[in-house]
Amino acid sequence: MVATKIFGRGRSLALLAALALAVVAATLAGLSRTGQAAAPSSGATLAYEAESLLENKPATAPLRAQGNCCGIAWSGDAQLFFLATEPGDTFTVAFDVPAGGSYDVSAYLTKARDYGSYTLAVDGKRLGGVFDGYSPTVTRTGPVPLGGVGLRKGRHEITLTVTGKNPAASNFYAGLDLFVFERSAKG
Ligand SMILES: [Ca+2]
Repeated sequence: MVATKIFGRGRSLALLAALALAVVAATLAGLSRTGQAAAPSSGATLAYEAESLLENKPATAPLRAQGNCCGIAWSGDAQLFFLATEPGDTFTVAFDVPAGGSYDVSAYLTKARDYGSYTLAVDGKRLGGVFDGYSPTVTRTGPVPLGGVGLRKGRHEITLTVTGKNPAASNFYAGLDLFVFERSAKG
């Protein structure tokens, strides 16, 4: 009798534990889907995962997609990682615009202790100021506003150029997660 009761309780506890694990797993899966979903482009807003932009000119340093790491879940599960080693290192990637107009541009960027400082340009026109990628820990910025740009329908280019680094930074790397082009009211 006693043995049966204990066995029964044990089974109940095991069942509860299994249910709890299932709930945790389902919750994590939900969070994971939310955090990793690629940003959709819709209507007047165009979103481009940086890691999926088309490499169309030789980069002066290795350039590759980097999957989630270091406690960060990037949009689309990845960022574009540029392993620059000195000021002047640069790369240019291309993206296609489905409808011409005036757009406000913002970028979701990554900071880390080995990231340098750089500028971004669209079709050769610099947007925003110098971005200091240094942070003692790996962090994902919110949207960094880069200003406005007029774009015709068709292919355009984004160029990153390393300008230097924070004195505390140990290298000149750069990490870019997502670009957002939002059609401005005047466009
Ligand atoms: Ca991304």
